[in-house]
Amino acid sequence: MATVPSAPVAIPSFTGLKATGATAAKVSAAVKAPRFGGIKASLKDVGVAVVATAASAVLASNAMAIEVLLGGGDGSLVFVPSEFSVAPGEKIVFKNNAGFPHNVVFDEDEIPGGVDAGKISMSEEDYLNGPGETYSVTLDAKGTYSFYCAPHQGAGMVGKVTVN
Ligand SMILES: [Cu+2]
Repeated sequence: MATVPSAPVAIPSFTGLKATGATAAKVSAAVKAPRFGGIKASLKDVGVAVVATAASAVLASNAMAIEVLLGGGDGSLVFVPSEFSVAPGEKIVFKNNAGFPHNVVFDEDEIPGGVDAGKISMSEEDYLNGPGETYSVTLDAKGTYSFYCAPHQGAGMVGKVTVN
């Protein structure tokens, strides 16, 4: 019972997972119930127990998010990795590593049709200036997306992510 308040907060991160997609959907459904209030305590307990199990499993396999470094360890102006795949809705965390300022801009001509590049990109004028600063995005539409760092695009700081 004591852990009930923290359970709903964790839910959005655990949806849309590749390996545990079915489980995540069930967990999400089970835990929505307590948020609508008036649910019996026994149901809450069940929901929380399921979430706790799913969360630890996901964290252990690190399947819920991918981290992309901005700038190589040797100071090179690259995304690391520069090409990768994610599941729909999987969180992509771009993290300043070296050679900043950087940013992350999706190429409006090289993303799936119907996706608004502006909604998934940083502004070309916004930068991650400090070490460890992050920009996170989730992509829902399947397909290939090209992105670049505006200040360093000319230097080859470009990348590609496939959502499948
Ligand atoms: Cu850059």
